[in-house]
Amino acid sequence: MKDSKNQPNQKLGDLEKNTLKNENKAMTTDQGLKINDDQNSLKAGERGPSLLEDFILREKITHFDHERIPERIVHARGSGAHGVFKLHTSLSKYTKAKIFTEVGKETPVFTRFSTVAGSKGSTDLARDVRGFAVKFYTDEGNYDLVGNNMPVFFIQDAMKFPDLVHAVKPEPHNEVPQAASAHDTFWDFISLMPESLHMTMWAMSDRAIPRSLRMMEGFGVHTFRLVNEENESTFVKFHWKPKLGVHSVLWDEAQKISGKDSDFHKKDLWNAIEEGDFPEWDLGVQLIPEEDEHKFDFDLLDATKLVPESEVPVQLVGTMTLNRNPANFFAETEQVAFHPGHLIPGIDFTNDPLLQGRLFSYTDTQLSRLGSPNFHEIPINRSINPVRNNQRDGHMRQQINEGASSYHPNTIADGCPFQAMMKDGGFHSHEERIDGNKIRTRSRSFMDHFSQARLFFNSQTKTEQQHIINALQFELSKVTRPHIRENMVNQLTHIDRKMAQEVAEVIGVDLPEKGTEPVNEGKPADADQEHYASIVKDPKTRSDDALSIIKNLKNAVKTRKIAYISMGNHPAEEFNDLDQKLKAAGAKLKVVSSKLGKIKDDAGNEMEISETLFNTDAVLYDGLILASGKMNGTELLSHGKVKAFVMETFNHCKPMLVLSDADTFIEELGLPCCKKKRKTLSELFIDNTGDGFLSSLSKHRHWEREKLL
Ligand code: HDE
Repeated sequence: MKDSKNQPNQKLGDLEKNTLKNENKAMTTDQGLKINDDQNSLKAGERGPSLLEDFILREKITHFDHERIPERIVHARGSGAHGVFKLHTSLSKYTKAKIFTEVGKETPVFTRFSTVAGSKGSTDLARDVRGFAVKFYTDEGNYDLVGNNMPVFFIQDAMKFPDLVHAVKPEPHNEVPQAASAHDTFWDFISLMPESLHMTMWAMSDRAIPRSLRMMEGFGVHTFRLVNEENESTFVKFHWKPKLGVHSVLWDEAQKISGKDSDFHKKDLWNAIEEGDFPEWDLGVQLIPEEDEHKFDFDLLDATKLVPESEVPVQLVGTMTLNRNPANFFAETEQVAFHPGHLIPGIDFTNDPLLQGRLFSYTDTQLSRLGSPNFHEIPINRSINPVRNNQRDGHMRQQINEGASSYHPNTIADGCPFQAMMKDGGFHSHEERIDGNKIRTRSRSFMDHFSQARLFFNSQTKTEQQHIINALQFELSKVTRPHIRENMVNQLTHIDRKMAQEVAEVIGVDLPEKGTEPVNEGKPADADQEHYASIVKDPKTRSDDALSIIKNLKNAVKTRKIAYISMGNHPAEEFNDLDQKLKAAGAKLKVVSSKLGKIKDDAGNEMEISETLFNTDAVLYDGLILASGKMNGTELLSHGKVKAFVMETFNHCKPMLVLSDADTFIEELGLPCCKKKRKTLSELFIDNTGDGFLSSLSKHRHWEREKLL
């Protein structure tokens, strides 16, 4: 186990100073008074009423009554970790931001991943977008890159955000469903907002059900600007690429994990860091010269569009490593306050109307969530660069500002704190020329809502396309109002008619002869239809391999958890050989048996059982090995739970290794796909050697098996 302490980010000493260890220390009240009895309230006589005088009881209960703060209106459920960002390639030609120019520099970071729709206590495996927010504690102040695990967004203008969120959240009359988009209000909204279709395709893809937070890409979503020493600007899109590759689970699996372990992602991140398997991401940039702003067939300011990697490659510039778990969830993961407006010199905004709206929302939300304009003083939010300004007082102020002056300009404090020159790091907004009418409208260049939705769908493998179709079938089948299902199918015809047909067939809707003009209730009441008609410029066949998970498969073995089911007496050599092979490849073998404690192999060596058949489940593992030996033949399958384990592993296309009685195994299993025609292990993509198993594991899943089901 690597030491997760003493990492470079210990530089965040402020946080450490605020942590408290209780070893060998007596309990006290909030005023520091030592407590003698924490079991009993003060009473008038042994059986008498409690006394109002009991200041210790009152203090304890009062604090308890106020322990909750409002959860985030979106992204309420989160998991966070500390780490470090290290630059390996300078971007000094494009930016003066020191984190992107000083090669080898290590910048402490705190990263919070989240689901969007669910409440704080909801499941990790909801079909949802994941937040991917990184706070860089730079020497020039805090810089927050507050992105998602998908590169586009549902809407183009901040004006529609409350509507989107109201639509996806539990329905207001009965507060269901929790953390799920499969309901009427969400699809009603989406079916009336063609601009949301591209992101909807992403949300229906496997990206919305990640195997691990460590296996997700991250995106800044908006187009930002980099600004160099000469104040020249270059457009930039930010990408995080996970070293472990991008991997997802199946929808059936996701639903079952939600029941078996709703903290699956949270624990996975925590355990990986505790075990020294520090998750890493490469930071990449797509750079677009200012003069190329209008070269694309979409608008760079439109957050429902991505810049295809086939057109502008992603250049990797540095690596983020998450290497330390928070000491306290509330203090750090809950109280961390991100804001796309936390900027440093060398990075700037564009006029993306979604981004512009966000710049208002995040401070506003912290005021209601954290309760005071002093939220920047909470240890996790503190800048390394000392904060010096004339902002004073307010609820819970920690800083004690000395002296008589709290204004600028002043003579009393020799004009301090003074304004920094640009050359000394003073922030200066990029001087973009703006010339226009004050107008409430949407640019015509934002009006093609289907080309990139189709680009995304076209770029997927057949397996991934099928998963999208399955997801649409599932979600829309939960919609109770037929006209919403009809509207949605109509929208889908504009992306891919065959896909729309497959969805329509199972949700009780007829495919329209010809997709009718897309409805766009999002338009202003008096806008002319022509202006708002869809402008589809894209050839129907365009695709980009970077958008597929399967086409970019890598590193599916490292840190994977494999169940080795044995009732004992398995061959020592078999286990040791497998254990070594898997360890060498970075995977982890966990012994699963019928009860906790130890089992012995056939050489009498004892081994600890990690989990039992009754406290765990196949959906919590990446693969399954059935041991051989006298106690483990096909009679293993007589254990109902082992059979369930095997069936789930099989149905979820996961690697499986059967070490004994392979011949009779298939028959005993009674797989529905084998009823008509007896199939061999290899036809079922089941392995019978350790090497075969490792090779299967490296594929993540045997998607071919899906066709047998
Ligand atoms: Fe957010 N978003 N957002 N958002 N967002 C919040 O801020 C908002 C948007 C994102 O781990 C809130 O502190 C508006 C896009 C992440 O703490 C709130 C709009 C993207 C997180 C807010 C958007 C994001 C948030 C709620 C449309 C991807 C979690 C709590 C104009 C680029 C950060 C909070 C964390 C959180 C507003 C759209 C990402 C209410 C108004 C696009 C990762 O301020």
